[in-house]
Amino acid sequence: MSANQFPAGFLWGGAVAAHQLEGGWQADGKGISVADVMTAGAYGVPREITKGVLPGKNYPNHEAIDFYSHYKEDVKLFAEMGFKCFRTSIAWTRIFPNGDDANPNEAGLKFYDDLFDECLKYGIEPVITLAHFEMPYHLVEAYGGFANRKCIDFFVKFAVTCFKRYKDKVKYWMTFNEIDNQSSFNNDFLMCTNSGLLLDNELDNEAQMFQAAHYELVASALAVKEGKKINPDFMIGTMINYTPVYPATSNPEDVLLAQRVDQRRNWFSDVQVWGYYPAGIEAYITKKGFRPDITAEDRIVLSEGTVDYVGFSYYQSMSVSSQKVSVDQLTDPHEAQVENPNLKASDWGWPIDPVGLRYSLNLLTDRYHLPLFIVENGLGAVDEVQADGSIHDPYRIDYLRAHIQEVKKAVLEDGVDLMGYTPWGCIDLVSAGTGQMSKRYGFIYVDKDDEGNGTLARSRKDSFYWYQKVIKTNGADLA
Ligand code: P53
Repeated sequence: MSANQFPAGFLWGGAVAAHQLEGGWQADGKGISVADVMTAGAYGVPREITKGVLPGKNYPNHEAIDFYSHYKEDVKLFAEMGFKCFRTSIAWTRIFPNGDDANPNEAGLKFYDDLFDECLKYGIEPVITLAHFEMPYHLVEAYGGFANRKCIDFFVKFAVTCFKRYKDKVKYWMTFNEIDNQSSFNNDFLMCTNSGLLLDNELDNEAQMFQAAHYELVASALAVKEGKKINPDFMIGTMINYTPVYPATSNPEDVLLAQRVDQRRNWFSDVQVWGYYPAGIEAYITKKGFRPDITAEDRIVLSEGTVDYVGFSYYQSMSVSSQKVSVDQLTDPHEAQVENPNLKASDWGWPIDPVGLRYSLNLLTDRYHLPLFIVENGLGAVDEVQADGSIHDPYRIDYLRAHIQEVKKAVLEDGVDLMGYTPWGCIDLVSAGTGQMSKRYGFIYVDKDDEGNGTLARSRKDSFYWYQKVIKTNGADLA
């Protein structure tokens, strides 16, 4: 190993989620998920969450890029890039179409057997998220999503079914995708995708969030406990959207506020890693007068089902100012946010901050003392296809290079224990936040537009060849 390379066995790869690429929303017995009732939005235009699937609406996840039929071709392209791992999720509704079914759907289980076999054939290790924004819609309608304790059992049954079926094919798991995104408890989209909550203005959104999140944390811990019995070699991680919080100035009020926003965003993984609630969150829940149903037995489960590693997505940092809200008035962390004048933003307004990734890797190492795994990072951008079919995406290469350079310093100089790096949307797919196809992240272009037109043909962007070289040299050559 040269001093300029990543450690041997470093898991280079790419990441996606079932609902954003598979399509086949009703294929082979699949049920309707929360993603199937979300229409297409745009930058600044939220996706509508409809009451069931309504005629005449554009639901981009129904077909997505039809990975369900194209997966062999796509995995072959991942292998050509040299992927060591591939992160995807298992659509809960392929396995339990309604969520509360007595028995799993064999055709759904079979699809993932075939997909994982196809990966393993090329030496690509599957990295699997159990719940990535695709809860069965029936659980939302009939039970109120994770506001209901019964959903713990439904999730654990789903998890155990997957663990048993794929125990010899999958080693790396994550329970809930970006479980901490619910800290934005006034955001309809994030609450529905994460916990199946349809916000009801009669109730306190924040109180509902604490309850739903608690049940998810218990479900996650139970899944970890059960998973370890099924295969002690499993590595089961948390998955958070890590967003480092900066004070807008060196004014101590801003510094204190930044710390508070960080506490309010990051207690989810604290519980999953430490096995107990941090004191600041216990105090806050008490101060607000919330009375979530947290039993003594739950607390034991949390302490027994801690995770093995910290998986996280990194897209951006956030800056906060006490001129917007004081520490003691803070509720929704995003109300404190201000623009950071030091950073440029993507076309979708996401600040670009590679140094923030090195900072995050160091912070998470100090906080958790566990191996880390960057399971999402990337730039959503518009790509243009040239007359000869080529796609030149230097902006994407620049973004990834700058981030990998910082990761390299964290690993080679700062002592961070990093398992791997899987850029988001390694093949173009439906954006979660906007439902657009035009917000592209891929190394592989897919011919489809926001209205759903296109041949679905796949082609290699310039970044495809660049990333292939990065993997081949184990991170030595980033040029
Ligand atoms: P998109 C924000 C909003 C929605 C999902 O996002 C998000 C985030 C990032 O904090 O999370 C992840 O597609 C998510 C993926 C998603 C990706 O970010 O809105 O895990 O499902 O596609 C990128 O550009």
